[in-house]
Amino acid sequence: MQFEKICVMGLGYIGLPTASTFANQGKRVIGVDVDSHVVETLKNGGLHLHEPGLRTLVQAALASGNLTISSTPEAADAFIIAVPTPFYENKKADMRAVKSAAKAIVPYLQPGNLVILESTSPPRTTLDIVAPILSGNGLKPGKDFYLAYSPERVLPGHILREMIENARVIGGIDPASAEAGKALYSLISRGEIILTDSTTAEMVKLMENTYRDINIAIANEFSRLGQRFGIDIWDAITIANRHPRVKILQPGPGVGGHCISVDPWFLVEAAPDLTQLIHTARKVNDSQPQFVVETMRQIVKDLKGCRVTGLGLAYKPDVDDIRESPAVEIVSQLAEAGAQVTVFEPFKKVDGLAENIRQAGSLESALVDADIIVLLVAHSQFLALTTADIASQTRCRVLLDTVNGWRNQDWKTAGFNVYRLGVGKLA
Ligand code: SAJ
Repeated sequence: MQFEKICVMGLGYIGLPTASTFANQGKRVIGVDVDSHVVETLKNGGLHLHEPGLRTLVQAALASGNLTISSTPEAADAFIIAVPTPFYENKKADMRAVKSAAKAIVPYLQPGNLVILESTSPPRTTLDIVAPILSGNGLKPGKDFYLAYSPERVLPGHILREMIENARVIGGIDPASAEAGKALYSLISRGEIILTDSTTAEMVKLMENTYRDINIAIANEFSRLGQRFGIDIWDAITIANRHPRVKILQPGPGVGGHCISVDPWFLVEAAPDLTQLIHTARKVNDSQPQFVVETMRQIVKDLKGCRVTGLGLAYKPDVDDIRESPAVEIVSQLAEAGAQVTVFEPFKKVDGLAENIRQAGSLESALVDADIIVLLVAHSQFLALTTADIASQTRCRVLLDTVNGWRNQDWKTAGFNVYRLGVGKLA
């Protein structure tokens, strides 16, 4: 199959690097987004999200003339749908973006085209939701055009490398569709390409993130036990992981992001009677912010009026993404409990925080008046801070480290009282 022109629906963390990578391989690419701010920003040479290396990649694609940004699709050989699949307040999958992207393609779909869904989706979405929509103008999936599901599996912060190097799963609604998908991704992928059916591919993606969520949930539960039994859970996990068949992940302030904290819910929604473990793990991870707040309360005794400085709001280190971030949840709960909360997130100013949470413009102004400092995200720039750096910017000498980021410094000698989540040394 020949792919000279590719239309990518959705220009977020996945769609934009995908579109740019195909364009840099010499393919003509139409990158489509419904958000006029995204379209205008990209057209004006800007970038609406942070991902290492992405600016250079996008600029090269635009400069080559191969990548065009648009708010509407065009006829193409292949269409890739890479739009968000968040959840509603009640944790049910919000498939509106997938449905409207599929609908938008229908007028441009021609015999022989390939359509790929990349968005993380509940089992059977390709067959039961996307295929019927694409059949709207009389063309039959599997007969007149190819249709496959190929999940993105790249790690935010490493997207550009993983997009090329990771193994890729392509699930066709029939074998010919899977082969067509392979022909497309072979243009950019150096990883192994594994062919299967569309529902298996959807499940594989959900299973990967659910497995990770459950593994983090047990680490978080262990952190609670560490505090209860007076041990250092980080050490205990390191020792347990010396066993050849044990690989416990790291505890922390909770699980955030648009993937791991969302995707397991798709399985719970699809089969509530069969997913007790998955559901419980979600609840454990979702309640970890509350455990951090309780830990703070044990340290300071009374949160009311306590001046708390939170370092980091992103959902994980060295990204700017705050979707479902446990750090945001923690500072919100602290403010609700009456603490005077100041936060510093170096990657961006965050919209939508409660009005009584102050966002500092610099580390120094965040630290200066604190009664207690809580490290919420292991951003490299925070981990690089020394005792002297912090001591020079504030009189505060009480810290809570929720990510085990500051363990190797001699805080005691520098006069600090440092608490670590999961360590049973609480006052
Ligand atoms: N976290 C922990 N402890 C750990 C690891 C992570 O508390 O040991 C927390 C992080 O701080 C963060 C959350 O979990 O809040 C998720 O972070 P992550 O780095 O585990 O994963 P994501 O959500 O950034 O990316 C995941 C990846 N999936 C897997 O590793 C199985 C990525 O490969 C997927 O492409 C991505 O989800 C996605 O888009 O689905």
